[in-house]
Amino acid sequence: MTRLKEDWIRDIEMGMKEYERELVGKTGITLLDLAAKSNGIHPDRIREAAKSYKVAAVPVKAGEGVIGTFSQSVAAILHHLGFQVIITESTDVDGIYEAWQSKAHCIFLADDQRFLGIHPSKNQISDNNIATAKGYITALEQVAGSLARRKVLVLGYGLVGKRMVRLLLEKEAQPVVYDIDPVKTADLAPDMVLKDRESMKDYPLLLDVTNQGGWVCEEMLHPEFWMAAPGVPLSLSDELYRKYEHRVIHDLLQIGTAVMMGELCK
Ligand code: 2YC
Repeated sequence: MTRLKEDWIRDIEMGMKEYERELVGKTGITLLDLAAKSNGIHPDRIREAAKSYKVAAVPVKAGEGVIGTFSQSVAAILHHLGFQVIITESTDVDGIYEAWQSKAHCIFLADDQRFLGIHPSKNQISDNNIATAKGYITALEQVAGSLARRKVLVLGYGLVGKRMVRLLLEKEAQPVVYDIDPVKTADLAPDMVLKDRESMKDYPLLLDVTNQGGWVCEEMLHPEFWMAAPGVPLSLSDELYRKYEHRVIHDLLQIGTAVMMGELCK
């Protein structure tokens, strides 16, 4: 997944209420409901856990370093679900130790390669790539109905795209994959590969996990399309996103982080 930038995520904390209103407006369910549905559990499981779990967000300096407001944004999303969340003063391994000293049940932390939620006493770990794939497919089902026996176009065949294809096949959907690099899709059966992106317009159900930004034009969109797009930056231009925002589910951290927490509540 694309490395986030501070100026992309700095408004997440202040914008959680507006974010939720928009999500409910599009999908009919809250972020907590989506986190539960994505994990096949009742929302009350998350509400109950929120009463007792203490969560620590641990900033990580390793590699390219801390992203301004990343830990604060993760904490705000988990707090929005009802959890008590601290952000450790210390970072990296010392931050994990501080989380343990604070008797945190769950730890959320990310380096340049991996964003994890860990619940040591339950021997559970949640990977943002998997949680993002589950959460966005669930969101697409919320707006488009069951995906079984329906073609779903997955744009971008990286870690999350691959996980999405697996989940779609488990749901008996018919995933078709487009990637700008044909080598990425070389091992897929020919009928699962979209060769030219212009024929995107034949697919009303889109899962967009690309990271090019602004490459989709209006002619490439089916008149009745729905797009669930964890990809960053968004493949629609700002103008096209403004025009079709009501048909696009997209955020930078919220759905993935919430579904990670739902996984740790299973
Ligand atoms: O602030 C910190 O602790 C940084 N070490 C966080 C680095 C996150 C890098 N990963 C990303 O920006 C995205 C996330 C949405 C998850 C996957 N890639």
